[in-house]
Amino acid sequence: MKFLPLLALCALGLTVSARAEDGYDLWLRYHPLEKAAQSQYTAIGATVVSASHSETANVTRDELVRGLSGLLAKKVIAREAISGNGAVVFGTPENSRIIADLHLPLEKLGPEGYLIRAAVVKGKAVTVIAGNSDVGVLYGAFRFLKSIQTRVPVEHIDIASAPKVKLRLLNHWDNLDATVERGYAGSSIFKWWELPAHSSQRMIDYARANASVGINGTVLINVNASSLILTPEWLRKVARLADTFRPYGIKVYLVARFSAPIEIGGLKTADPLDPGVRAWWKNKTDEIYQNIPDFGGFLVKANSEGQPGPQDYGRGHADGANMFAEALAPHGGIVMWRAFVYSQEVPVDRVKQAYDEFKPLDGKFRDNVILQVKNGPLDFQPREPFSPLFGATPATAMGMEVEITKEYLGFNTHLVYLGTLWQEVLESDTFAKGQNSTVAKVVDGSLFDKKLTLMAGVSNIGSDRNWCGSIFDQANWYAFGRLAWDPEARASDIAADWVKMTFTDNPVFDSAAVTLMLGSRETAVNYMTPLGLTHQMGTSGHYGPGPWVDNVGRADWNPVYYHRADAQGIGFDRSPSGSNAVEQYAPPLRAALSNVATTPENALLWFHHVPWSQPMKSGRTLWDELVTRYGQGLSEVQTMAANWAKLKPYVDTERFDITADYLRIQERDALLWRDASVAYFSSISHLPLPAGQKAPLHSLGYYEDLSFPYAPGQGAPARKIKPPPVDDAPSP
Ligand code: BDP
Repeated sequence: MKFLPLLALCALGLTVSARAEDGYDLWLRYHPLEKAAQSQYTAIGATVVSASHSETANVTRDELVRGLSGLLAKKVIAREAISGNGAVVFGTPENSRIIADLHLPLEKLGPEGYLIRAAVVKGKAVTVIAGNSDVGVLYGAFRFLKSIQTRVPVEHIDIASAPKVKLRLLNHWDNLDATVERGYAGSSIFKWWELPAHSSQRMIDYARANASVGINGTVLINVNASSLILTPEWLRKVARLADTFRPYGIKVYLVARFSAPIEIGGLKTADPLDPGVRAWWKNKTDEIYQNIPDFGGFLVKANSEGQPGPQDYGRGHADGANMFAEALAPHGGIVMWRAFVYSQEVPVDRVKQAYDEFKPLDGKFRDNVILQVKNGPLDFQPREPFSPLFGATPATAMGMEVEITKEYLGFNTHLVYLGTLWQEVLESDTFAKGQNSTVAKVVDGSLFDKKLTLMAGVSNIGSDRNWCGSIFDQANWYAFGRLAWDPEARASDIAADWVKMTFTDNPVFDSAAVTLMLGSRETAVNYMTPLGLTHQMGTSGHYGPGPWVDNVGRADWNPVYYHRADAQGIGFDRSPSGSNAVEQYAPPLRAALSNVATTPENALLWFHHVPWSQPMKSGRTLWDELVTRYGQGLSEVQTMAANWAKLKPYVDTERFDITADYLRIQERDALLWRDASVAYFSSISHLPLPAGQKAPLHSLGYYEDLSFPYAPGQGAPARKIKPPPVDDAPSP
C-alpha cells in the first residue's frame, strides 16, 4: 500500500483519503468515517453476535467485523452471545435462539429477503439482522453496512427488503482462453489454467461484491460458447468455482452449445427430437449435478449469428429449449433461452425478427424455461425503444438482458452511467394490460403473475485491478445489481449511494459526481446517435463512428441500413407505410409511434424517415437540430471534464487521474464522432451547417480512412477445438 504525503488539503478540512487507491475495493472500502459521522454511530457496539458457523454465516460475520471495524475505526469482535449494549446480532430463526424469540415478521421476505431492526434483548439495545435463510441475512449485513457507509442513521433502524426478481445474474462473455468478448477490463478473471487446483482471493472478492448488491448467479462463459466447458475435466474446474461462490449465495450456470453432442459426444446429430441427443443431454446434465449439486442451469444462444440451434434440424426454438428443460427439471435447474435471433435469409426489418419468432411460441415452453430478451429490439444501442416482446407473451416467463460492458458506448474510456438507460427501459409502459403495465412489471413477474423471473447483465468485469476498466464503470456493475433486486429503484438514488460508498460523502463532491453520472448517457447519445439514430458505430470493434459503412457482408450489420439518409431526409420508416415494426407494440403505443408528430423526438429517426426540413420542438429544422445535438454532445463532454477537474481536492490521486485522463479520451472521441458524422451527413443532405456550428476539422475522406485495428474486446478468433478424451484427462 502506498502512502501519500499528508496533503495540505487536510488544512482545508476536506475528507481525503491519505492512501493511494486503485479501485480494487470497489464500493466496499470501509474506510473510517470522518469523526463527526462516527459520532452518529456510537450506539453500535463492538460485537457481532451469532452462534451459527455455516459457511454463509462465517462470511457474514467476517464482513460485519471487517466493515464495522473499518468504518467505525474500532476493534470489533465476534461472539456467540450478547454481552452488552450495541451488539449486532444476525441469523435466522432456525440458527439463532435470540432471533427465534423475537418472533419477527419474516414470512413475507421469502428465501432471500432480510429485516434489520433495532431491538431490546434481555435489557440490552441491539441491532438485529434477520432473514429466512443465511443468504438473506448476508444481504441484510451488506445493507446494514451500506446504511453506515451512506451515513443513514441506524439508531431506530427498521428496514425490510426482498428481491423482486428471482434470478439476478451476471453473464460473462469470457472465453476459455481468457479473452473476453466485448470486454475492456483486461482478460478473464477466471483462471481456467490454474483451476481446479487454485481458486484465488479475487474469486472471493468477486463473490463478495456480487453478494453486496444481491447478484445470485453467474454464467461463467461466453454465449458464443465452446463445448469444451462441458467435458469432465472442465466441469471439475467449474465445480471449484461453484464451491468458492456458494457461501455468498451465488450459483454457477453454463452456456450449453447446441452442437455439443456432436463435438464432444461423438453423436452424428444434435437434433433436439432425436432420442439419442435427448439422452446425451440428460446424462450430461446428471453429470454436471454430480459435480455441482446446486448448478443453476443453462443459457443458450441458438440460431443466432452463426451459432448452432434447433433450426439446423428443421425444429423450433421451443423444441430446443424444452429438451434442455426436461434434462434440468429433475434437478430444479432452469434454461435461459436467448431471444436475440435474427436471420439474414429473412428480408424483414431486423428489429422485428425476435418478436416474429417468439410471439407465436408463447405458451409452448416448459415451466423451467425463461426467455432472455435484450432490453431493446436491436442490440444494446445507446438508445433503443424497449423490445416489443416485453408484454407480448403472457404465457411465457421472460427476463431482461442488459449489457453492463459498454460495447456500443465507448468502452471503458467513456464515462457513461447506465443506470439511467436501464431505468428508462424499465419504466416504459408496454400497455399490455392497460396503463402502467411497465417493463419493470413484466420483468418482476407481477404483470402476468410469473414466479420465474430474471435480470441478466453482460459483465464488464476483467482482470484489471479496478475490475471494470475504469472507476465509473464500477457504478454500472453496482447499478445492475440494485436494479435487478428492485427494477423500480431510481437510478439517481443508486448513483448517490455508489458515489458515497466509492468516494466520500462530501456534499460538494457527491452532488457534482452524481450530476456528472446522471447526464452522461444522454451526452453519449448526443455525440453518437442523436434523435433515434442507431448502430452508427464502425464495424471494426463498435468504437468510433462509421455512418458511411455499407460493405459488411450482411445488410443489417451496416450503419447505412439503419440511418437510410438520402437527399430528402433521414431515418428508418417503421410506421405502417414502412416496415410496420410499430405493429408489434400495444395499440396506444402503436398509434403514437405511427405518427411523426406523436413520436418522442429521442426516438424519431428510429421510427420514421423524416425530411431534413421537418420543424422540431426547438424551432430548428431536423437538419439543424441533428448538427446541434452532435455539437451539444461534444460540449457536454467538455463540461464533464472541466467539472471533474474541480473535484481533484476530494479524490485520491490515482482514481482522480485515471478518470481525468479518460475524460480527455472521451472528449477527443466526442469530437471525432461529431465531426465525422457531420461531415458524412452533410455530404448527403447538401445543406449548410447552422449558424455558429463549426465545420468538421477534416474532409469526409479523412474520417472514412481511419481504422482502429486491435480494438479490444474482439474475443478469441474462431478456432476448431479438439476436445480431450471423455475419460479422465489430466489437469494442466
Ligand atoms: C452483439 C455482440 C456480439 C455478441 C452478440 C450477442 O457484438 O459480440 O455475441 O451481441 O449478444 O452485440 O450474442
